[in-house]
Amino acid sequence: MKICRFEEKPGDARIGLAAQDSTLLDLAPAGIRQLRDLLEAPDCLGKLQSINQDGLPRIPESKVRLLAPVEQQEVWAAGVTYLRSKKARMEESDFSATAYDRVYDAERPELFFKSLAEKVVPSGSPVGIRRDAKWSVPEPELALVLNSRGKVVGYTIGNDMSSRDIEGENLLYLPQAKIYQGSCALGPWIQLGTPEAAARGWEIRLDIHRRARSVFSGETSVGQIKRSFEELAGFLFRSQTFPNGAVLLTGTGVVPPDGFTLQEHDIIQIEISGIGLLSNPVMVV
Ligand code: DO4
Ligand code: MG
Repeated sequence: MKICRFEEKPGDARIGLAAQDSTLLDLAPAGIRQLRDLLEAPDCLGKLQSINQDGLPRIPESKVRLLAPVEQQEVWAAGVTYLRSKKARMEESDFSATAYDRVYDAERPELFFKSLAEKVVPSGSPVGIRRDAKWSVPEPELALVLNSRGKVVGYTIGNDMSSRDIEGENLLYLPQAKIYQGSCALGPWIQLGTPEAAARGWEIRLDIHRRARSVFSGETSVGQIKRSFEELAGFLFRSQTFPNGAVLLTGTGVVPPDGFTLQEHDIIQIEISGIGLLSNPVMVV
């Protein structure tokens, strides 16, 4: 089952359940007004399945704006979880190359803060490339939706926009390479209740278009992630509480070739087979 945040008019965010024929069922009459009403439930999927759908308003998707699927959740990201990411990072950097090599094999994963909820870019709105960066790329990533107990309750699509020249110059510049205006896009759907084993069969595809022509496409499989979801979530919740839950990006396995950098007005499309499509134009910030 797939849910989303949507609004019919500005400032009236509600939760929708994906239904047939590109329509949404408005969950507000069933008492679900926020994501947390579902995500924090002891049995999230059971709660959704027990709702009588007949009485719920049905709204065509074309009549709503889909919002980013976050309310007060912090967004975090894991890094160097795919072999492809480790290799690309070792090539882009000089003295910090061994750090990537080591973290790939270490017990403790790389985890970094990515975004406040209110800064997350929804599908359809522009993501940013830094004006002081020369080498900017999207990172298409499966994102775990975690409740306050650290349980994976769903999955969404994430774009961990990155400035590779800034990251490669010095590891200590990672926050500047990763956290800036428009650097995190999520959504629009949260897929609920899929077991990890099934999610590991999903494909992640990245397509980049420039003036209506494809300039890059690549894909990977969620199954290539080196660490389990439980392991990543477990480290995030060590010595740390998230009263509103959190979203955790799981790292990238698709890296455009070294000569490629994003340009303003490019369109980035990220598709994950079990979830849907996240699409954003690019803007210089
Ligand atoms: O250490 C740099 C960031 C790694 C990352 O974002 C990824 O592998 O996806
Ligand atoms: Mg990443």
